[in-house]
Amino acid sequence: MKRIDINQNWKMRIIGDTSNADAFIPAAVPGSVYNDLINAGKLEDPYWRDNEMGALELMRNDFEYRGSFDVDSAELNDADEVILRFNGLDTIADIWLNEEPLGSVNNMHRTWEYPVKDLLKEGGNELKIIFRSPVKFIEEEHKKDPAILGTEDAMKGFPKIRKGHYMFGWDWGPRLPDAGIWREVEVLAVKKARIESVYIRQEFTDDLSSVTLNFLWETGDGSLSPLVTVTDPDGSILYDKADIKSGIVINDPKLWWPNGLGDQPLYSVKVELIDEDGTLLDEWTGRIGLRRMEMSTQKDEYGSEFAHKVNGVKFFAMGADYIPEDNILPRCNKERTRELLEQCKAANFNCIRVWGGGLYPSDDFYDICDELGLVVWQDFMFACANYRLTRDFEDNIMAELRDNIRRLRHHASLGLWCGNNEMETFVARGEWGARNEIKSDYVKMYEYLFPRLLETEDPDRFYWPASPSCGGGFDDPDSPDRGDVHYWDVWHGNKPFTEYRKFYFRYLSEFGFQSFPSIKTVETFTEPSDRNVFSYVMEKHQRNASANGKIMNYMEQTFLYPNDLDTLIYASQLLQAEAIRYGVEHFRRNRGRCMGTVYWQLNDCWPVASWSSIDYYGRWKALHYYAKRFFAPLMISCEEEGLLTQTMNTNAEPFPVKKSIRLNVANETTSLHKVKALWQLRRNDGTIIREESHSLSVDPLSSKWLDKVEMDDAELYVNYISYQLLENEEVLSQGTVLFCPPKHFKFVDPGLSVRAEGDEIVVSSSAYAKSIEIRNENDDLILSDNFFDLNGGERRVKIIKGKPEGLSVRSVYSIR
Ligand code: BMA
Repeated sequence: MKRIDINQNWKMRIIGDTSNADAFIPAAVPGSVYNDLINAGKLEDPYWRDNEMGALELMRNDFEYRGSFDVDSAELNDADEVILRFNGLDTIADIWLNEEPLGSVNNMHRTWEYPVKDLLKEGGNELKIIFRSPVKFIEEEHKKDPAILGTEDAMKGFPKIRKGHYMFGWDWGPRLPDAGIWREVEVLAVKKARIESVYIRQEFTDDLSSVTLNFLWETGDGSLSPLVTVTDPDGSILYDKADIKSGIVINDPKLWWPNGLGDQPLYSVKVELIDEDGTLLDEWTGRIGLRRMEMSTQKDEYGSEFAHKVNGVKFFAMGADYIPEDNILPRCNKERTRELLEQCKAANFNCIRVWGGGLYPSDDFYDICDELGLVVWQDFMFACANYRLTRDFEDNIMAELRDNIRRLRHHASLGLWCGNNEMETFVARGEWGARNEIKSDYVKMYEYLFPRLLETEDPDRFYWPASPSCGGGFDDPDSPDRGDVHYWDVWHGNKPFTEYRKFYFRYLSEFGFQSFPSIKTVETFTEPSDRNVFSYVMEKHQRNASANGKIMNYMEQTFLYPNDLDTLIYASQLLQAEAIRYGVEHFRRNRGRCMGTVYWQLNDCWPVASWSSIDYYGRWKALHYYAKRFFAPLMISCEEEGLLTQTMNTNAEPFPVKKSIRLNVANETTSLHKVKALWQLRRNDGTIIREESHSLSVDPLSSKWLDKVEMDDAELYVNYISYQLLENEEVLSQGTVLFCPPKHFKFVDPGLSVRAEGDEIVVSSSAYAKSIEIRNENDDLILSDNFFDLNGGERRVKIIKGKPEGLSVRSVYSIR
């Protein structure tokens, strides 16, 4: 089969734009309306200040795309069938080829194919696609059926269109519902038959010493059966054009593991459809990882566990929720996705959740997850909305699911399918007016139709009806004792982050805390006069109601009042990082009962104040460095008792609660580690008052407590605890804790200094310094560590990316 990309010679216009005789402008395919207009100098960047408003208004128009292409007559004549394939159209559109109507489309998540042999001409062919206004479409649909509602953060009617929900606004996203040809367009010249799909099932022996690959395929011509070539990760060919029908056996398979548990060897598979006369008709290639991927929901003394299990090993999930990387989709590319996912690996992630209000990511995303060992929790694209399961809607979404399941099911990293984001719990509570018929549609979709489809399309993969859920049937979807949980009392519920310790969830698939992006990012969307967190423009770039005030409320409980924006941003990032650290350390200490912390959220789709740990421009917030430390395979943490919190403060003095510490070492590796755990009680100048050291061995995949130590001699605002974990004299993990909020701790001036030395940066301090940030004037640096504590002395960190020019440092001492 021959493939011809139709990505040249495209143009577009806004229908009804009479300002200009030839309103057509050059268009990129794949591309989008916003992208084309920006490139043509006809639209200012929608992310600048409040440009979003005008860009949204623009989407009340319809748009015309025209593309011309040639096909070789020999190719045409030779082909039995010619197919025009659209890999992604966004969203409501009508298509014409050479003035003949081809069809209408209504789902950006689907692929669309049309037989065109009879319509194609030998010379120039012309494609015309008219995209209807997505804004008007949802307005009209909403009027027809106003009972269908969803989150108020998005525009009314958004559940009625199969288009990334987030494009209509979210509590971190702008309302920029772009349109256009967002994935490749191609012509397929088919001779006799083509490979329509390949499914590879892995059947392991119990001891994993051998695996049989069973192939299922569709070619549209039953008389031919494909041949398969399998290449070992080392490059040697294991099977060369073998018969696909009987399955093939791989002995001593090189197993694929999540990051941190082992390697990610990938076998290449080529499936070829060869005609009787030896001509190659079509081929499919993919890389697979050999592993047994499961989810354990076994009953236990607390309820039922919820744990990923790969090759028989249950592991603690460490990761974050992924949202689409942009609202202007042509700005996404493989390099950017790779960069983002590599930074997940750099922060010791072993998993990532693709959240249901966005898009099914590109093949590149999964290829990279396969390589990096990131297990993907994949939601289907349904989130925070009620849906009405009409016949048309059902046909549309089932085709969407089939397309995406077939595209993705060979990936080693694909851990599970999940029906939707948060709808079981919302429907159960009658949220957004969910009445009985909505309830019944809910059950049909996520608990009948979807699992039924997976029984044939991907039977070996775990399916979970919703996130959060206990397994379906509105059976206490938010239970802390079974299934996964979204815990939002910290942040949305305004609870202090000490609250995390009251819970022992089985698997947290969402919990989060907001912060502002770095000042450099703020500068990309503001004028100097906007740079105050309560300004109109800063509030436009904060989509969670009055959350800039919420950040300030948490600020009051923790830090001194920061007197300028740059310090405020730094303090907000520390708040976020401390909150999530407080949670994750607690949950890792309780490994076994809890088996996962996936925080909300990894990334941003535009420059905004949000829960992300990496901002829109790829800049690491403090949280991402903290994540690298709290997700470290071997991690020491300290459960302090007697923390004086805001609510107890001042009236409660003299300090009534007994103080103590209890160290814990979490080991998420598969080997036993003989380590040394140390702690010191120190004065604010860093000098040691009292210390202890303990040798211990920590079993694989476990967490181990040390004995509790009373700390009543610790002077409240002046003394603090530092602790380290050592293996062969190397510090693997370390930290400090206070017994009071940092705002009341009597920090002394640490006299910080910083210098670059080769590929290292050296920081020194003369006293205790908390959350030291190394900053750089020009490049954004990525360092081996940052936002760390020092008990005085020197610390060296490696430069991973960027050139140090104009270095400076600050610590909590400078929040004043
Ligand atoms: C959860 C998510 C998102 C949302 C986030 C923060 O509800 O599923 O919908 O952005 O919390 O509020």
